[in-house]
Amino acid sequence: MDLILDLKKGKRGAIAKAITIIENDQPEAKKILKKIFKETGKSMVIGITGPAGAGKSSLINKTVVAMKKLHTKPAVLAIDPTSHVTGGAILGDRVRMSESTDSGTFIRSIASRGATGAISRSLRNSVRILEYAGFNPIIIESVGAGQTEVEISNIADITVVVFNPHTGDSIQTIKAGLTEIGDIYLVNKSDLDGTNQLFDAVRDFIGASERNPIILKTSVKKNSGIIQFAKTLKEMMVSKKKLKKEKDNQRLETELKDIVLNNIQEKMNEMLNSDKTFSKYLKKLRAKDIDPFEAADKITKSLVR
Ligand SMILES: Nc1nc2c(ncn2[C@@H]2O[C@H](COP(=O)(O)OP(=O)(O)OP(=O)(O)O)[C@@H](O)[C@H]2O)c(=O)[nH]1
Ligand SMILES: [Mg+2]
Repeated sequence: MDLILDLKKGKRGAIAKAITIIENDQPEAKKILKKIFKETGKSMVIGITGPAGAGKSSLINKTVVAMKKLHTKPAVLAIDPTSHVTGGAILGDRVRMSESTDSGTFIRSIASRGATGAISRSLRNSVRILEYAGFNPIIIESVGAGQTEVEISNIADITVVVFNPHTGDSIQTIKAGLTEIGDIYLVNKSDLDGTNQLFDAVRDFIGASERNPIILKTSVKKNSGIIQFAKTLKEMMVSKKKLKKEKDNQRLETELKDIVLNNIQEKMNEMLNSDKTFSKYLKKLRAKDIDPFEAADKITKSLVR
């Protein structure tokens, strides 16, 4: 496949095309995965999460430039929760990330609609495409609202949580689950009032924990703290390698189970549609001769022994 050759060369068009194939779950996606799989699993995945408007995209924009100067080759995937509503956020990210695009980093917004399982599947495989194309690290931006931030820390080897002093509910957000996941906490927009209070609050609330996460102040506007952030990430890319291996082993087990269960569900669905026992008990159920639980038990027993 020419596509695979072009991927290996890191050609943008090929990467974009491959990710589209992965996202749309075409049979072609399986063929691509088969060809590239052996050479995946080497890049560090950095998840950047935090409340909407915390400055994640702006930060990533600057940080990838700094990371390139540190001789890494970052790529960015932005999970876009609003893309199916307006499409505006994608454009926003493109504009805000224009600087890093110019410097040769691959950037792509990926849709977040659909079942969470499907999102992590396409996300995981998009990461593999980028690894095969030679990128390292792979940075994933996701808004920390609801379940996404937990998911991101499942995929990421390094998790960064971004706060800023203008979200009045910051401490609430800190408490709402984000305390457990960060390797690095950023108080961004440090050019604004309230930075020190927020920094202290984050430190008091999180810094004393056993994990001992790193807390930094950054300002995209003033261009401060970015280089230190990039350096910290680069160091973690080395220090977290062993842990990544362990996590990857666990993730592969989960992934395999997911796929097997999915396959079984699909097969079973087909089988049930033409299963005699199923139609027999369905009839009884409709006639109220049996309750749904008992009917299901009888069908299940006839299928799985
Ligand atoms: N004053 C100040 N404004 C900033 C800073 N960083 C980002 N902003 C502004 O904050 C707004 C939101 O920035 P984004 O980078 O889009 O934030 P985001 O977290 O990616 O937002 P979503 O993707 O919508 O969740 C933009 O208007 C930025 O210009 C900063 O360090 N200081
Ligand atoms: Mg953004």
